[in-house]
Amino acid sequence: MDCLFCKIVDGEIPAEILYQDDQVIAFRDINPQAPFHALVIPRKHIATVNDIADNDRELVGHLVQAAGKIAQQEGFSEDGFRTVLNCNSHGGQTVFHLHLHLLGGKPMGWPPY
Ligand code: DGP
Repeated sequence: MDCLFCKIVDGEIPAEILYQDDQVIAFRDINPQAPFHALVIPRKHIATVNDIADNDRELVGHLVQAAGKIAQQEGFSEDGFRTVLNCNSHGGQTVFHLHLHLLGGKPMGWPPY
């Protein structure tokens, strides 16, 4: 399968890894939209939010919890941060391997457009 983020998981494409465990890895986004911008991804290939199966629920919970741990590790959990899952074209998804954006380090506006 020709998936960019699977290649990062496999170490075939370099990335600045910020966190990893047996289920997920997190690395700095190549095109940061905030002072801190990382992507937290499952090691398992899941293309979009639409493809999350019932037996992925624990994994997705783990993914979100990992984002919280990274925010704490980076020192902005108290100020707050944003997590985003883009899905398909209206969501602005460009890489079809599930990834949770973790953005922090500044106040962010809402709505996001
Ligand atoms: P999305 O639009 O939600 O699919 O976000 C994809 C993100 O992936 C986007 O913010 C840029 C990031 N990205 C794309 N290619 C690479 C890459 O090769 N390395 C890293 N670190 N990030 C990438």
